[in-house]
Amino acid sequence: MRMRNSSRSEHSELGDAGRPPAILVVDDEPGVLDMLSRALGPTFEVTASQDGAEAVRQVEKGTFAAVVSDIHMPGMSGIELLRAVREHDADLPVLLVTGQPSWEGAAQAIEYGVFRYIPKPFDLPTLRQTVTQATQLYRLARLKREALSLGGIAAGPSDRAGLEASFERMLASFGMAFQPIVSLSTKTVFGYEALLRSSEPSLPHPTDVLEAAERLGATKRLGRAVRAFAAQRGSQLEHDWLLFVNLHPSELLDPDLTDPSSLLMSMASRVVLEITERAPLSSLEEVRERCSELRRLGFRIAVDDLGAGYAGLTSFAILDPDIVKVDMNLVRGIEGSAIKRRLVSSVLSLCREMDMLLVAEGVETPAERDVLANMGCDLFQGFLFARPASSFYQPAF
Ligand code: G
Ligand code: MN
Repeated sequence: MRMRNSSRSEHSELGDAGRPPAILVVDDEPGVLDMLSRALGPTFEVTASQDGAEAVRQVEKGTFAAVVSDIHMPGMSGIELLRAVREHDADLPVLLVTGQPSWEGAAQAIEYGVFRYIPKPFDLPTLRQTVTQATQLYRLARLKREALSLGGIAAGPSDRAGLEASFERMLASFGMAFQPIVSLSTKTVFGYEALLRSSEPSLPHPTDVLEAAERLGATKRLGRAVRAFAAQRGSQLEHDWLLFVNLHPSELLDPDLTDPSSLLMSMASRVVLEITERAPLSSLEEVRERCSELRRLGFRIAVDDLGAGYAGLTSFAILDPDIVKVDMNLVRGIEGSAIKRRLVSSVLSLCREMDMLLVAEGVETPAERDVLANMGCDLFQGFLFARPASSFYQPAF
């Protein structure tokens, strides 16, 4: 059931000068709903709704500057409504009113980005003031987002519910790009690194996605989705090309990685698992054992981003890698840096001694390639050879 106290169709959610901002009031008790609508009516353009699902449909119209809702309602609760609102709008302020306040309820509401958690009874002038403030801040948030997008920066979601919604959209729509790793001596492709590509505007870069997954405790879920995608495409690889897949260190212990029914497992001998040096390894002994198991199953292991993250030799001792990928920090401008040359040259001879292959990442110029090649480096990855692409592009030499 829906009650309106006036036509709202010509109103903007920003509450243009002379027009009251449009708000949505949700309560399952008709008496309370009526009371709230009347109390807020003169100040705001009120749309009243008696249940959460109906309220969500209203919010989707995108005309409101704030939502005031009861928490305890049959069907959809106020918290669920809040989450649904976040899927639609990262900023829209939601004020939750409750007759049964609790710390747990408040904590949950805050986590999902409630604007105010209001225990009953409350006085109406204060509520009116709070809703006014909410609509003003909403206007500000919209302007900020607009300003950021003008500067080419997508404003990330600011609360958990918004982040969850962004993350779900990303999971439903992400793709992967493949960048060749080439052998200069044989002038052939050695393998392809599978790289996550997000089309979700609020999580544009793989690092944003990873950060979001970490904040949401969803790295395992992300890892599974990425591995399934990479395996699906990687199963189309021709010749003896290898598939390089990035793994967050925490994914190493995921049982799914060695599930015999997984596609990636079935092609283990053609897969290189890249473990970044940017994140610390936890439960070292467990990781060490797991790596030997993975290697027994046919996987190869690479240390990724060497020179970009944690110093020391821990990752080598624990992972016992087959391949080392030198970060582009060390590659960039190596022809002009004696320090970088000495460093990479030492890593190269160490790799030879330890029977590991070295990949130079992020090679962009012929000068970088030539200096590295003269040191004895053979495997290269970088824009100079090929950018990541949706298909398995073979560069010409
Ligand atoms: O951390 P990792 O090495 O997995 O990151 C690879 C990232 O580096 C990818 O996002 C890829 O697009 C990017 N990349 C690959 N080659 C180059 C390059 O030559 N220059 C730069 N700047 N980035 C590169
Ligand atoms: Mn990588």
